[in-house]
Amino acid sequence: MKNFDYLYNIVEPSFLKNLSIEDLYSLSENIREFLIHSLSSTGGHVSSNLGVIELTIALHYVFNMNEDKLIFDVGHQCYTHKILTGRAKFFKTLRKFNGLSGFPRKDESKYDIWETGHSSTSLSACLGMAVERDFRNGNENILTIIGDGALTGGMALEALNNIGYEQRKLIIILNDNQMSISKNICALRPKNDEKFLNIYDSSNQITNLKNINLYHYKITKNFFENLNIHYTGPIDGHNIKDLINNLNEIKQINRPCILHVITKKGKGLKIAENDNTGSWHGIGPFNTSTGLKIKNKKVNERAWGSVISETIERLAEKDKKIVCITPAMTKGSKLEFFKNKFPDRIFDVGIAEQHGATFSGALSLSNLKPIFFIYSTFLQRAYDQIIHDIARQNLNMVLAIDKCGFATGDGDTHHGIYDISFLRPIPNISIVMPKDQIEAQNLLYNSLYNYSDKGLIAFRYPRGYTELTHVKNFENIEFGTWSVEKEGTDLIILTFGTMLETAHEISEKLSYRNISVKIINARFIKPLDEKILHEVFKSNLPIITIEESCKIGGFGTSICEFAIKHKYKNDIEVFGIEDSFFHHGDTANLRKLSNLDCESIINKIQSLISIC
Ligand SMILES: Cc1ncc(C[n+]2csc(CCOP(=O)(O)OP(=O)(O)O)c2C)c(N)n1
Repeated sequence: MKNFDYLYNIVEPSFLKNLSIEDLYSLSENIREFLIHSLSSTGGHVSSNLGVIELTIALHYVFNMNEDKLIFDVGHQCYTHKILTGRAKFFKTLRKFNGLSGFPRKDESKYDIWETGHSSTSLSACLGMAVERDFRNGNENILTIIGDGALTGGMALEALNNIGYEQRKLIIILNDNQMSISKNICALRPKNDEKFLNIYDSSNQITNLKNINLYHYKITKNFFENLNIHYTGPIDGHNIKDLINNLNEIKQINRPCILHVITKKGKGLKIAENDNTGSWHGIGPFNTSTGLKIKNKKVNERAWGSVISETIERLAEKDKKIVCITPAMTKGSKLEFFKNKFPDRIFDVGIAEQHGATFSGALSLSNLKPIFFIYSTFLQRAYDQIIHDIARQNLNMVLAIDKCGFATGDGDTHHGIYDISFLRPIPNISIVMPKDQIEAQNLLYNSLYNYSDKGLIAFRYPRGYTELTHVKNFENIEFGTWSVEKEGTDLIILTFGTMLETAHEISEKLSYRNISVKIINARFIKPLDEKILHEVFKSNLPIITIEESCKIGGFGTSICEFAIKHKYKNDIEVFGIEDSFFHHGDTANLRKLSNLDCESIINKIQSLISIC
């Protein structure tokens, strides 16, 4: 195995200043080898990071990050920065519980000055820091790396507008690798031109890129210059010498600047370089010699996202009104097959959750059947659109909310634990979560056909894998109804989704202590099944609610509200995620940390159990 001691011994980035250009190139190769080796066992954001090694080295070479400030958009491409700032030795713990984060974290290093995970925030951050610097007459440089994907986000475009107006000195590195996770959907790159951002509007040509077959660009005033932002580029983002020269030049400019660099996502790992579907964007462990991914799921298991997308695909064969909308997550939401089958009925809107939501609402108003696929965490971006445009107008549509629950390796920027609390107060919205793949297929069918006059159906499902057997005939599930999973006489558990498994575990463990537990599948988180709920309370038994979701305003809270409203006095214990941010890690550890595992729940309900 290659010795990476050189990288392990880096303490901070100033050592770069003494290196020659050749040394910088060999450092970049060393880092590339290290990343491929290390990520092959931990997984991580492989292709984005392999693409910015030279760029990150050049930035740390030209600037002094002890004073200057470097911000990463999304933050998933910060691995070389972590290595250059003394964190190579922690890479074996990348994205693991108590290990190195895959994103910038202020509590990890003083060189991580802005935390991210969600896209398109960096330009606003950059401008805020520039204004503060100017207030105190400071002179540090403020820089950001933003990808061509992140540039499609509304926030980034809003910030560009403001940056052009404010005219503060700051540097934006536009990392154009022509990819978001999958191919980037961006009108700056015309549909028939899959090359680089076409941001010029008249003649002249440049040919300063040797290794890249660059389209001939027309230079006078371009998109950015029209916003009053100085533009330089495009340059080869793997040519360290060119990068250094250009960075030194724009460092002198006293107004907002953009340096447009062209990079290759996955550079140095052929299989990742050739990937244009996004398979190598964020992945688990892989084999360094074959480049193939090491799968740890069982043979007949499918991603939860596939259960949903394949059911939609099946229904869409018979129903031409079904259309799918995704904010740059075709790959993540398992919509590739749908895209191949119905290319005209899927809309990748770019990293634009707000627009995607309102656009879906308008499709529904126009009598189509839109399904807006979105991860729980990114739905946060579309809150006003859900209230103002969709719910208020009582539009009927399905929100397919993926990755509900802890986000494991991605951590607190990505946990899907707030959607219940923020959707629950809004009228004209129902929230459902199936317990298994069969119930998922039936509930989805019902959402599209039997509940199609019920406004917005927020259809939650978790990350991870499950079996998938296509149901022959879809079954009707009456709107707003729960089901009794198991009868019991001492204690009642109300829960839904994947936490039903934990409920069964608790029930089994308590059965050894002669405590009999009734389990109810509360698949409708809103509206509550009031008929069952009255029976539950009238039993006078103690009740516990369990949700892998934030406790404040969540499902358990709604049960307490019901009890107060109807003056029930049963003992109730609510299990959910406390009012705190939880880092990255595996589900088991994160659940334990938030008292959502079987043992912790049993320990915490000792007093309720002793009543039994
Ligand atoms: C608000 C938001 N929506 C979606 C995502 C999921 N996501 C992570 S990276 C990414 C693509 C980013 O593309 P780009 O900025 O070009 O960076 P690259 O990986 O190509 O370097 C997407 C869509 C996100 N992080 N944040």
